[in-house]
Amino acid sequence: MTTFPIEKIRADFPILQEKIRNKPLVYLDNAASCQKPQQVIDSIVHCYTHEYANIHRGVHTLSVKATDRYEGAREKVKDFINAQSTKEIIFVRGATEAINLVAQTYGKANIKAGDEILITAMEHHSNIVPWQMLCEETGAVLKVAPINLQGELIFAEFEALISDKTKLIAVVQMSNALGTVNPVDKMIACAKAKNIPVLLDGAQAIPHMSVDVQALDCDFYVFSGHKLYAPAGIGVLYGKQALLEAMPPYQGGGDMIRKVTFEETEYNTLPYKFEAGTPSIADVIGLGAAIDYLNEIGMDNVAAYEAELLDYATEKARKIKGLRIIGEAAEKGAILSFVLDNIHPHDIGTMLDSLGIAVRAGHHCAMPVMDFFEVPATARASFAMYNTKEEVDVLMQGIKSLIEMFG
Ligand code: 7TS
Repeated sequence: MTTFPIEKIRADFPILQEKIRNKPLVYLDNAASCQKPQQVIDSIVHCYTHEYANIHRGVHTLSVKATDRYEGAREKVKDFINAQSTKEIIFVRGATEAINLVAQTYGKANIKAGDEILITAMEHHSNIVPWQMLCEETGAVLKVAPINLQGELIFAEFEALISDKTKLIAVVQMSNALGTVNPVDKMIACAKAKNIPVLLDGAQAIPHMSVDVQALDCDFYVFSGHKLYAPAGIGVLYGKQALLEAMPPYQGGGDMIRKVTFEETEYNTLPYKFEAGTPSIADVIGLGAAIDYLNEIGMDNVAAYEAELLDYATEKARKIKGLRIIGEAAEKGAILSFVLDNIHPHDIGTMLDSLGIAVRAGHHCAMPVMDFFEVPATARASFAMYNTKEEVDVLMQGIKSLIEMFG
């Protein structure tokens, strides 16, 4: 941990210098959205100050510059997740839009009445509802692989739910409510044995570990920029080229066409076929800057640092009487969900805020997970690479003072 450049990293994130209620900000709501380094902020300012115009359509200098930056960011994303080609990188608004895109294009073209879509019991609503909508439209059936009390997938049950009827498996790589990291290698191997395509929801995983879509052999991979130190409003759908080629377009409009007459439209090639309309140009460029930033630190270093931070926090939390951790999987990312005896999670959130500590309290858009653990909500501290053990101490002290006050 000593070699991790934590002080330099913290200095790169201007918002970490803010005071909240006269206390130094302790930002532990990174799973909802994380903060941005100066390098990302600068890239956006630079774009709007010097290089902004619409892309792909102008011959003028600014349009060419903006297009180069935008397509340069696509190249960076491709390398970051080790896709084979930039044709496989579709810019969307976020993980939510990416999943809806797959459901409405791949899903409608390939899934019919009686087919099954398999998810897990720990999905975020955005990896449940689009499939429910598709099932409603097509008559397909949604199957849910259960979890155990540690918050781990029950692998044998997952395997047993895969049948000849299964036409798509859509699973979260790392749970936002529990922190569980799923054994996606093994899950994908099971799916591949039966030729079933797999979509991985990488919204939480990608800020915490290195991702190689070719090694994973997933068919689709989705994530949002705003959880990856990049701007909000931008995200990525990765899809294997052959699958994307065969899929009908999602939205119609400018940029996604090659030729339009009133009689018919010829669609553009990949990746543009799925990028109708003017995208969030500066934000894509910001995503490229965030990837440059992360590459400099190294995702394996981020993962190692955060693992130590989570271990430290978990050990401290376990010593607090009246605190119950929700989600104790053996394989976990840097998320600590918890409840306290006799104190509602919303009160925990409000009280911690008065100490300058930002955590999220609620169902975390994973209501079925709350139902399974029989809690209305949890308080969730979610860590990023800029958090420190000292901040964990402040959190634990805050929780103890809360318990004393309410006890
Ligand atoms: N999938 C997972 C696993 C998520 O955690 C989230 C957002 C999404 C998908 C959707 O991402 P979006 O960027 O399209 O909204 N999770 C959370 C959260 O835990 N708190 O706020 C948003």
